[in-house]
Amino acid sequence: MTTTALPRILQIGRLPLPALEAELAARYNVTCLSDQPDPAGFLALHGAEFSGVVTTASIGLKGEVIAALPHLQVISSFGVGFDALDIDAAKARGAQVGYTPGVLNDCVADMAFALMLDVSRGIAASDRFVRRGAWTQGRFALGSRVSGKRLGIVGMGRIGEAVADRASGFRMEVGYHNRRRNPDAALQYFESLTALAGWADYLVLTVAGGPATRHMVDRAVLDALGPQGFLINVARGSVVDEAALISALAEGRIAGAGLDVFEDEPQVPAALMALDNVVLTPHTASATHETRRAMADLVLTNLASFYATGSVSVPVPGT
Ligand code: 8YV
Repeated sequence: MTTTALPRILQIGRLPLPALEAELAARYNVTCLSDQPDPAGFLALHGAEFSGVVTTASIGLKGEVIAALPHLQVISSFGVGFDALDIDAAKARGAQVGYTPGVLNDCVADMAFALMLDVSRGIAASDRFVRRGAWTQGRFALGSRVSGKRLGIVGMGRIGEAVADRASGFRMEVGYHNRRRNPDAALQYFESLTALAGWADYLVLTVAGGPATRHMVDRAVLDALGPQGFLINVARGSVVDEAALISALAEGRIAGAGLDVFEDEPQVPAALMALDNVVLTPHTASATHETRRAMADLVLTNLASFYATGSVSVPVPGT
C-alpha cells in the first residue's frame, strides 16, 4: 500500500473563520507563519517545503515571502481585494492565484446602506445619547433624509452594482464614476470623479484598492461633495486621503462619513474617533456568518481544484 503525503500549505496569518483553519488542517499539512517565533528564520529553513499558500485580502502576501517559497504553485486568498497581494511576484513564480469574488456583494452593499442610514439619521450617535441619559434632558438633533437623494457610486463593479440595486427602494437617483463606462449599467455616467462628487449627496466608494486608486478622494473631491454631502467607504482606506477627510469633517466642509476601512488598519486616527458626524466599523462589511462561510468554501474549492486539476476554480483576473 502506498500513502500520498498531504500537500504542504503555508497559512500566512490567523484566518477570520476558525472553522476554515480546522477544515484546512484536516485536508492539508498546514503551518501558520505568524505563529512561528521567528517567521523569517522559519521561511529560510522550510520555505522550499510548501506548494501552497492561504492568506486573506487584509493580510495579503509580500513579494519577499513568495521569494522564500521556491516551490510555490498555488495561492488561495480569502477575499475579493488583492491589493495587498504581490500579483507580479506570484505570476513570475508561475503560481496560480485564487480569490473569493461574488459571494460578498450583498453583504458589502448592505453595509454601505447601513453606514449611509446610520450617519444620516445618527443611529449610533443617538444610541450613545440614549445610553448616557441625555434624552431626559432634551431632544436629539435632526438628521438628513436618505430617501430620494442622489447616490454617487465610485467603482461600478459587482459590489457597485449591488449598491445601485438597493437604491431603487429608497427612490434614489444613481450616478457613477468608473475608469470606463459600464455597458451593463443603465445609469448616469460621470467621466470625472469631482463632477460626480459635486452632483451626489452620498459618495459611496466600492472601487478596488491599489496604486491606481490611491488617494483618489482628495481635498478637491471632498470640497465638491460639499457641506451637505456624505462619504461612505466600504472599499479600501488607501482610496481616501485620510488627513484631508479629517479636516473636511472637522471643518464641516462635508456633512459626515461612514467608514468601514482605514489607511492604517487596525489603527484608527483619534481625530476621527473624536467626531460625532462619523460612523466607524472595523472592516466588517463582509463579516456575516453566511458570507464568511461562502468565502471559506471558495478558499477550499480553489485549493481542491488546483490539487486535483492544476487550476484554481476562481482565478484573479490575469493570473
Ligand atoms: C475581508 C475584504 O474583510 O474581500 C475583501 O477584499 O476586504 C474583506 O472581505 C477580508 O478578506 C478579511 O481579511
